[in-house]
Amino acid sequence: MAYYKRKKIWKLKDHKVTSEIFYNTRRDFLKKIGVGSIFLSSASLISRPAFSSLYPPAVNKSYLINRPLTVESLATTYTNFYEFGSNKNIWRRASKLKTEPWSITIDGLVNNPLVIDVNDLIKKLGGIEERVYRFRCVEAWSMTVPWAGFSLNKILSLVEPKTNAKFLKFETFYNPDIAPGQKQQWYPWPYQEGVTIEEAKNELSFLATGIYGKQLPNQNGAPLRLVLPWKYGFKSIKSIVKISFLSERPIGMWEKLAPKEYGFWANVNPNIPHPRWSQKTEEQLGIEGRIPTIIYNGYEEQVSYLYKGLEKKLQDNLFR
Ligand SMILES: Nc1nc2c(c(=O)[nH]1)N[C@H]1C(S)=C(S)[C@@H](COP(=O)(O)O)O[C@H]1N2
Ligand SMILES: [Mo]
Repeated sequence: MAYYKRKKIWKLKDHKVTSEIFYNTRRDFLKKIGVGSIFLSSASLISRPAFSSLYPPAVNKSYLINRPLTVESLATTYTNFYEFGSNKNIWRRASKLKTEPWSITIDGLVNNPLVIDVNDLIKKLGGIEERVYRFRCVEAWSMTVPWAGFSLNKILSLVEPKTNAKFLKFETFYNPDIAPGQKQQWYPWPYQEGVTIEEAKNELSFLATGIYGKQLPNQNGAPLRLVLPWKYGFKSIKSIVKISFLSERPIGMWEKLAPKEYGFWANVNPNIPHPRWSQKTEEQLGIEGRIPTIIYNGYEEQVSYLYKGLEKKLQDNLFR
């Protein structure tokens, strides 16, 4: 993963930081007076038609956190999406991705395998909610954004994993005609990621369909992407076409490329440096100065039970 230069762009004057409290108050106000999410920010004037009635979804108040919300125009333009290259034009290039219709295959060790359109899936699972999560990239920048979507656990209830299913593998689309990065043969495309089934059941594991009260823009992983807020950002795979339940541990794309740098667990941990840089602090998009990085990105209470007894292995960032 090349170091991704995002620095100082937010010093441009149209990128001002708003607080989460302000965001929510303003949103409630807009709702009361009957104005839709389209007026939430200057960058939100183009909204996609299908399923827009789901947006903005109700806020899940359990996940409100005490950190300033990232400016929407930053979170939606300074994106990592190697399928579309590794520069700041990704967000423009990603508009070529056709996200409707979008079929998702759920297969492997489950009682009810499924091939389903993403919109039907959302309907079947009973809709979406909004959660504000911290999000920490392995390259030591972070953001705090309101995701819309549903908990990954709902998928498990739907397909019913068999007892020998121990892992989930996620896969992004593969289409080099529209995603020029996929013409670079040295990457083992398609992008893949995985979690244990226990991690998938954790309340925080989230499949996002939207951000800032609207459908995901392509560059943030439309129409469906994973969000694992206690893990480094590369685990949160975008534009998912397939979820497979497996007995063997899957190997992610970055892990294939550099196993010592991007291991399977990838839990946010300020005490385990990346081989090439420290993880002790982070720079929040749009905010000057660095803040300390928190163990499990501040979600220790929710996730530490998953890793009891694995501390030494995690220290070495090895699976076994
Ligand atoms: N398919 C795919 N998913 C991906 C990536 C990618 O390049 N391709 N980049 C990852 C990385 S490194 C990060 S930090 C996050 C960035 O998410 P964002 O662009 O919505 O902030 O997406 C992750 N998911
Ligand atoms: Mo990242």
